[in-house]
Amino acid sequence: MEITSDRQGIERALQWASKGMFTTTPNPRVGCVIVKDGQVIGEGHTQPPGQAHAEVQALNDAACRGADVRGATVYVTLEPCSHYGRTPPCADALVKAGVARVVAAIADPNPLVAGQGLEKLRAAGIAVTCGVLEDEARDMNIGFMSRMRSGKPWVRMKAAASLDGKTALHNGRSQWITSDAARDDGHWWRARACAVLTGIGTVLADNPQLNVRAVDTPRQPRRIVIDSQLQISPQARILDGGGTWVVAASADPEKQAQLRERGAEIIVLPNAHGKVDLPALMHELGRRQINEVHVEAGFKLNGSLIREGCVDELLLYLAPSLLGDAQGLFDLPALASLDGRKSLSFHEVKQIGPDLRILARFI
Ligand code: AOF
Ligand code: ZN
Repeated sequence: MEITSDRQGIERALQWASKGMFTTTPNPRVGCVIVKDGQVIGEGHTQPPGQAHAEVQALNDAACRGADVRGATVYVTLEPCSHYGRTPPCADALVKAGVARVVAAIADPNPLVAGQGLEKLRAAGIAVTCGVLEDEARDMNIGFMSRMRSGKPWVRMKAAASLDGKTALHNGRSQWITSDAARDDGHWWRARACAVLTGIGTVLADNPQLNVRAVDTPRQPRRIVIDSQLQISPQARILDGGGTWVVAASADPEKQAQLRERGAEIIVLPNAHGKVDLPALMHELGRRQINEVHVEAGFKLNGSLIREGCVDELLLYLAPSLLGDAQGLFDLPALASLDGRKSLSFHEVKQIGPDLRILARFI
């Protein structure tokens, strides 16, 4: 395929970036395409942490093909790095390779880079363009962007309901409201997240594993349970495999020891009301390099997270059915006036099998 515009080059680089969707965390997923005389001569994407960045992959690919990258144009979905992290700077590698031009979709908000990568390239006489398909590139790494800018992850709350926004009958029966297609799609969103977060209510009611099964991934997201009084059973399936973080407001040492034996870590973060301090938890997750959080919780915790301003986006699956007088999606207080409503904007609406998938962002 011939690349005849910057837009086309970045589009292809974004396709490469998406190949790292499940694996690069806590690093951003980046794609890189090297073009000479309109022909692609090398391409690649970010490898798991500690391994090669996208640019190095693409340069290596060109070398394998025996292509000469001198004078080529490099399309990359994030500004090339300028620092020694786990790997050496990509900007240096591009300078050394003798490329003529670099087109980056967006700058890297990492304070260790933040424009210095582009500056290094310019200083070496390379022509630099930044700002092509910026929205798409930002969405690809929305969690990394959020963590770098605010210190907090991007929190996406998944829920499924009938068309009238009901999740379960008043007798507690919910079963499957949405289709298998929607459930599989939900697993794709789990797989891209750094962590899947739920509450003790869901753990006690459903004993879920909250791992990824419906899509193929070499990395399972970390699981997090909000459990103020540390009620979780050491036998709970969400502890299987170890690595689960249990977040409590207070924690009996003996119970903590039992859970640690199951490979869990207990994080104690109380607020003034004897519950978990949810906003503080988000900062703590950012500190622990969590970029994207995928929430799958029940009515109560969903409501608390929204009320405390901890949610950035809803991922809502709506089935074409009506449940009537039944449990709603989120435990939110009644409003005296519409001024108190939570406003969102629709980011994307798509049909998944028989259901609707709505991505809506809080504004
Ligand atoms: C790039 N290309 O493909 C990615 C970049 O510890 P390191 O060496 O892996 O560096 C991680 C940082 O590099 C990460 O925080 C982000 O700023 C940048 N990611 N940069 O040039 C890539 N994934
Ligand atoms: Zn790099």
